[in-house]
Amino acid sequence: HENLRAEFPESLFELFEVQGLGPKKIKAVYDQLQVDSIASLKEACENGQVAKLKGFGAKTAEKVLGAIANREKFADRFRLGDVAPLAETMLERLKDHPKVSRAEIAGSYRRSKETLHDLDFLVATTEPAELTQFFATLPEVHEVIVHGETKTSIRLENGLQCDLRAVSNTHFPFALQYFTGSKEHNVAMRSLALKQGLSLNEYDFTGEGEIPEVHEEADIYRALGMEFVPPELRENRGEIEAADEGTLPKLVELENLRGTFHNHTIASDGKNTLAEMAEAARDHGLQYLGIADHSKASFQANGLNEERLLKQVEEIKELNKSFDGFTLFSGTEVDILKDGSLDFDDETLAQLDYSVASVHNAFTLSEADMTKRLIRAMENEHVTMLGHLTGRLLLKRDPYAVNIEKIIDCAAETRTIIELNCNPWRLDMDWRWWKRARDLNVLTSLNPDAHATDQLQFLAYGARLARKGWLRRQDVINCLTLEEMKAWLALPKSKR
Ligand code: DGT
Ligand code: CA
Ligand code: CA
Ligand code: ZN
Repeated sequence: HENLRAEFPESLFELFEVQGLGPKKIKAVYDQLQVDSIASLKEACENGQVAKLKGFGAKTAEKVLGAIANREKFADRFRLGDVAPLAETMLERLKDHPKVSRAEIAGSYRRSKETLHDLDFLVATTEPAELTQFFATLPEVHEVIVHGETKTSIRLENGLQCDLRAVSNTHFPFALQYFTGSKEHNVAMRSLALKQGLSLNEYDFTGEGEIPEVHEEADIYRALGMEFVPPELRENRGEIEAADEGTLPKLVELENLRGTFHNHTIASDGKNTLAEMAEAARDHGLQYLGIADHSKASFQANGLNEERLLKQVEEIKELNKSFDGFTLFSGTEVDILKDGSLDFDDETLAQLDYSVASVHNAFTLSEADMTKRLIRAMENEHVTMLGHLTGRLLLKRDPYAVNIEKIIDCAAETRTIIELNCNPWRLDMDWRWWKRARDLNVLTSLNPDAHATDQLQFLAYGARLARKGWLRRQDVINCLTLEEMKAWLALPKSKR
């Protein structure tokens, strides 16, 4: 393997990271155009050489250029879900250090942003130099970027930068508040403090008058006459005013969830059986699990036809007899076809407990046509919820064009739920829209879109993003208990 690899320039392997470029095409550009890096590929696309190659054409060249641009745009960001397990392991190591009294990850991670640029670790310690040294030698460290007495930056194998700041116990609450950000939230906080004669920075309060005592981060908000602002809300999108007035929402918590919808099994493209998925859901402490395998138009995912679907409904009925205090709901992830009609007719859908309607093809419709397509689906009495609204894959595929305002309005009118897809690649609908949706009484369902039992854990990411979107328990349908959910599903859409 090493000998073979050595026959090619190292930069050639970058080409495999370009979306839509496989080994055959890479061989073609390498053999015929001596393209051996992303830089030379870009040049060959721009000067028209790639378009002239057999099997390529102008359209392909343009697509490749787009993929290169995307890669550049996303190069320095990471998905929350790709970072979280490592981040928590490193945090545990810091917390376990005998000289550390408090440790947190601040920054965008604490604010539960869907993608992150870097991680901002913070420790309270009497021995900062010992801690920065400890951090620089953690097993996860691939490279030390800068090493200092109170601050150290390292890089992990995957390229993610991690900063550690070591502060005293007294400075810790201020540093935590400051480095949690966002910058915009901090700017607004500082000007609010100034109005009260206090200057706020990453170390302390200063000012002419009496200086409030601060032991915890919450004391900073309290000193300014505000409610504590949960980190997820700190984006200067109205949280400062709400905290000042005492009208912050009580945010939903992962523990509030009683069940969930939109899960796959081996019947379509999942890895586990109905029984295995049910067992995993019960292990998660859930009272119900909605099954939603793909429909026949998603042939690439082994989508079910009517016959297989109805057979699954029977299997679920049988399985449900064996459960006590737990129920599988039979559903489908029914494809929304290009014209907004559904992959199953009403008669078939009527035999299910619920349905998730999703777009899996024809992504390139105009915004107007895509919006019409989704609205037509929502108008169907049997469509309980919309799946992954924009089809985005974070840091990989942009959302398709759709007018989200209109979709939210239509969801409110038709009483269609909009799913919050908890898969860390999707986290779709985007958190920035949820406050608007809930203000119009649109409900959401936190759905893991699990294709295997271990993916039920995605609910934790969804809960973080739901909180970021200002959602409360009452906005999330799967906070209903099993009995409440059965009653709710039995209502016609217009009564929900
Ligand atoms: P990112 O890009 O995902 O790493 O996002 P953040 O928010 O973690 O940004 P980062 O790591 O540059 O900085 C962490 C926090 O430190 C940021 O949210 C607020 C605070 N901060 C950093 N630079 C400034 C600044 O110039 N002014 C103020 N007010 N705060 C700052
Ligand atoms: Ca950061
Ligand atoms: Ca940083
Ligand atoms: Zn789907």
